[in-house]
Amino acid sequence: SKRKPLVVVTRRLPDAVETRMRELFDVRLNADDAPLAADDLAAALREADVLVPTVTDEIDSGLIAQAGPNLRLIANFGNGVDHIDVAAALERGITVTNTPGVLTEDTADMTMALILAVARRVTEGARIIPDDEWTTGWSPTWMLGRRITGKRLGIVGMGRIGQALAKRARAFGLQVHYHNRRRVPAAIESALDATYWESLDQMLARVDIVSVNCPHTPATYHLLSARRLKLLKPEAIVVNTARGEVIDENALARLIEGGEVSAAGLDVFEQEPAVSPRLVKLARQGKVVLLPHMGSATYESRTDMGEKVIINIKTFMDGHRPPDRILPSML
Ligand code: 8YV
Repeated sequence: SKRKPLVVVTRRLPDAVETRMRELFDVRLNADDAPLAADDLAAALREADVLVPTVTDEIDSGLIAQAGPNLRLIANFGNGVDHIDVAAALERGITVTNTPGVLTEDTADMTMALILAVARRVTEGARIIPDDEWTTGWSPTWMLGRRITGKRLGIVGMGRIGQALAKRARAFGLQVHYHNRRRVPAAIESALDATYWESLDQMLARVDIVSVNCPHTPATYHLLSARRLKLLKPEAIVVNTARGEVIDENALARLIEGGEVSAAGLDVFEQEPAVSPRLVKLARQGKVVLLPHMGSATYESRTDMGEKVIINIKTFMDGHRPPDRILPSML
């Protein structure tokens, strides 16, 4: 029988996923569950038939140039592939796959959670009782937030997650607006009751909440620049469950400090796990809610993502096209 492919997995995955992988492949796991050091990542690329990286592995063109002759597939555990130089991989004949579709609902839920947390000051309020600060009792003017019903939500990137967010937003009585490279098909647009803005600038000036739901690509880097963030209403809320790089994080912090933008809920950052000290300070003041990249962090999503990785590897090894190939047109 054929030799099992050597699959190097850079992080621990849910038990069920690791078990299934061991049945199918010759698996080498990083037992530490800490990000691999650059040297170890380079060694993995040299030896593996298949590499399964995560968002914490920076696989640049230099690393890809050192890949061994056996490396034919990078099966990413996750949707975003901006941490991989996919063009360099494709040039070397290395296929790259991701895990779309299975984390859509959970990520949209977390986006709603951030919108509600920021607008209604949930995390700020949740600290008061354990910190023994609820001393004077209830007051009509204490802990006031903002109503979200009837407000305008602007979704930047109307893909799977953007559409799942739009559904939830409608149920909360939000008016849905969106900007996307392409207008979505009319049937989807009308089912979501969503208003398309070809001009991101014009949309930003009109919405009360803006949510980033697009991938990070060269075209979306700092899409929400200082100039664009200044177009927002001063009471606007910014949320991001996509990639930190899509927002100029320092500009956002400065504008919140100066009262030009009201608040933010962020699950992703430009230099993870480092977070701008200004944002951390704003979080201590209750003006922003910061989460450590938890959008897809459910048992269900992470298990399904692992299943997708397995299907992509298996299909590829059986000599077929894996379902979730990254094509140059997606970059
Ligand atoms: C993961 C994500 O936590 O899928 C993505 O793009 O950011 C998250 O689902 C992470 O990427 C896993 O590698």
